[in-house]
Amino acid sequence: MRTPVLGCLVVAALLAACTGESRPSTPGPSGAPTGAGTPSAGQPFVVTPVATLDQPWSMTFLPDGRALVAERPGRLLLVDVVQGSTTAVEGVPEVVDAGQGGLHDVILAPDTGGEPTAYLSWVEAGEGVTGGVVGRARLDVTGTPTLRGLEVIWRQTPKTSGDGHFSLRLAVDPTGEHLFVTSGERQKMQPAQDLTNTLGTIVRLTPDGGAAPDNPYAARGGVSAQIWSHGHRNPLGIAFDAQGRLWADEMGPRGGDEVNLIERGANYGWPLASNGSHYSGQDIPDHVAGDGFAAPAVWWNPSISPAGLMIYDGTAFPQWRGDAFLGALSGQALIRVDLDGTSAAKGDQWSMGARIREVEQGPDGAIWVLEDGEGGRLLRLDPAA
Ligand SMILES: [Ca+2]
Ligand SMILES: [Ca+2]
Repeated sequence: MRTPVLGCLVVAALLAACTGESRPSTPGPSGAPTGAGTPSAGQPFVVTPVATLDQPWSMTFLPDGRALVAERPGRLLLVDVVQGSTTAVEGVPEVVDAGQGGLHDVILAPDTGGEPTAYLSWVEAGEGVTGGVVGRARLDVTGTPTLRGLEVIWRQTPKTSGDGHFSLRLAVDPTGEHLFVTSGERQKMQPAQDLTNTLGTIVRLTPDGGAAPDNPYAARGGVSAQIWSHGHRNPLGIAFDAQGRLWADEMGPRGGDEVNLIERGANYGWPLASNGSHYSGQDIPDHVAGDGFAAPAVWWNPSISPAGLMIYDGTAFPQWRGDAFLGALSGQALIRVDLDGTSAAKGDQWSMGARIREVEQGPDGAIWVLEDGEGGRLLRLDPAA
């Protein structure tokens, strides 16, 4: 059921398949795909498939109710979520479409009433190496949807080999003054403890992509000045709660998936502390009080492989206001985490019969999810009657 351990030990080429998002799926109790308009046993929502996509990775809503969906191979789509129709957005950058890399997140800058500003993240090539970047562009949706004036404002440092653990989730804080980017450790592990690079970190940037001046390591200069937190492995979800606290989920190794409350200057321990173990079976010390590392608020063993993260503040599901929702890849589930101030606890885990890449709240409070992979569907979740 889990990744074969020996293969990971002896075949370097399999590393990507053994250490990250491509963990084998573990079907939930029901196993079967969820049909249109009918809740599975125990599901408090009805599921309506709206569109079928190609390896969708992220989505966000426009003020007019349409949505942007990024497909990992490098397409950005404007989606009419009522009709289910999609239109390709022009002006999308060339991306490295390999392994876990491609076009990653898309979000909008806070609405100022004018033409929307979009932030995108993707993987670009160097000479024999790759790295994540963030770009900013104006989004013109008056005619053919088009990104205009796209400029790269941030680069993951350094570029390196391999095609895993880019992360590259984006979030703007409630003040609108800071852009947070999750930057995975590229399956290199130790860089997550090295403050002279941005692998294995969450960075906090100005809207122009520079280091925020009051960051914890600002005095060190260079890319160290960008770092907000470190000791991360592959954080694939990030979201602010209504009180402005930042939460992120990340994939552990063999077990040890985490939801973390992200705090200024904290070290989340990878690869020195994890409630999971290496794929070889070699132990990693668990998080314990006093070890100097921030312990996860919630963790899973065995793995569920957390991806997109959303914190709910709608009215359609009033019982869940303030709670976190994450998509589980190998867990093939939508997971609810009870948030209460700075503490968190496991809530529900609903089998969806597919790897879930992304979770988003719609303008009317419905919950939207994207299935992962080829033929991944956009699903709308409404309260069961
Ligand atoms: Ca999103
Ligand atoms: Ca451990």
